[in-house]
Amino acid sequence: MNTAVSYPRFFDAGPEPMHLREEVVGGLARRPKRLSPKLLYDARGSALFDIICELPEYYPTRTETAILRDNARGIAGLIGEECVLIEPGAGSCHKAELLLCHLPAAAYVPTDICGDHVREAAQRLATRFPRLEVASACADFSQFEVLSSFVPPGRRVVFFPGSTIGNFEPHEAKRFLVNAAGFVGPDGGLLIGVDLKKEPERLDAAYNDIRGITAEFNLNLLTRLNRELQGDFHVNRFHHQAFYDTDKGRVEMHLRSEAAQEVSVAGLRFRFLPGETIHTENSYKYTIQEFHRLAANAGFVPGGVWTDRERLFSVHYLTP
Ligand code: AVJ
Repeated sequence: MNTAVSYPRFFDAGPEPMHLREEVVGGLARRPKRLSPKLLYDARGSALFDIICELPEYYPTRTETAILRDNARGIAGLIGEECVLIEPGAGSCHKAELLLCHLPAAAYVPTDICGDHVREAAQRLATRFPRLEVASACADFSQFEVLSSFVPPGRRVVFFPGSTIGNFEPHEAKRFLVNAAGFVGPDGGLLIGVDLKKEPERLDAAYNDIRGITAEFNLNLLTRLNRELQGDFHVNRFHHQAFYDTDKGRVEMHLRSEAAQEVSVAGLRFRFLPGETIHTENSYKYTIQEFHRLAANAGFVPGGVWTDRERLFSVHYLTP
C-alpha cells in the first residue's frame, strides 16, 4: 500500500496487472465467454460512463440525483449524528457532494477501481468542504478489509448509490450486504441506490442510447485489452448488444462477434463463432419488496425508502 504525504490522503489498493491477465484469460476461456464489468472502467471507460450518466435515455443517474436532492434533509435526519461516509465505487463523487451539503459528516472516504479518477474527485471535495476530512483509495468496491485499515474513526455509513449493486449476482449482492453490515457495525448504516423493475422498452433504451455512447463504453474494453494485454481485437468486428431479460430481471450487456474470427490476447489465441458473445455486464433490477427481502437476508433492517413519482429508481437507508 502506498501512503501519500499530500492532502487528501490517497491509498492505492488496486489490483496488480498480473491479476488483469489472469482475469481476462480465465474469462475468455469460459463458455459462454465473460469479462467482469469492472474491467470497463479504465480512464477512458470512466470518462465514457460519466457521459452515459448525462444521456437522455439513461434515467438512473438523473432520477437518483433528484431523489437525493429532494430528500436530502430527511435522509440526513435518518442517518442522524456525525458519521464517516464511505463510498465504494465513487467515480466522480457527484452524488456524495449533494448529500454532504446536509449531512453532519466528519469524514468522507471515496474509493474507485479507477484510482486517478477518484483521486481527482476527492481533491475537488476537499476544496469544497474544507472542514471535512477526505481520504480516497483505488480499490475494488467489495474490498471492505482494505478500507478498515485507513478509514478515520467514527460511526460508519456506507453510501452505495447508482445501483452498482445491480452488477452483482443476487448471491453476491447478499454477500456484499453482509460484509457492509459487518464493516459499518451495529451503530452504522447503509444508504444504497437500487434501480427498479420496469417496462423492458425503457430499460432497452437506457442501455442502447441513440448516440452510441454505451456501445463505445462496452467496446472500449477491447481497446483496453489491446493496449494492456497486447491484444489484436479488431474493435469494428464486434458489436454492442444490450437487452432486458424479464425472467432473470436483469439487463445483459455483451460484445458480439458477427463473424467467425480468432483473436490473440496476452499471448493466447481465442476463437469466436459467428454470433458468439463476450458477456460483459449484468445489471439486476429489483422491486422494493425484493430488495427489502435481500437486505433482510443479509441482516439489515429497512430504515427508509425514497423513490421518484414514476417509480423508476429507489434509495434505501438500512441499518444492521
Ligand atoms: C454502474 C453498474 C450501475 O448497470 O446501469 C451503464 C453501468 N452499463 N450503462 C448500470 C452501465 C451500461 C451501470 N452501473
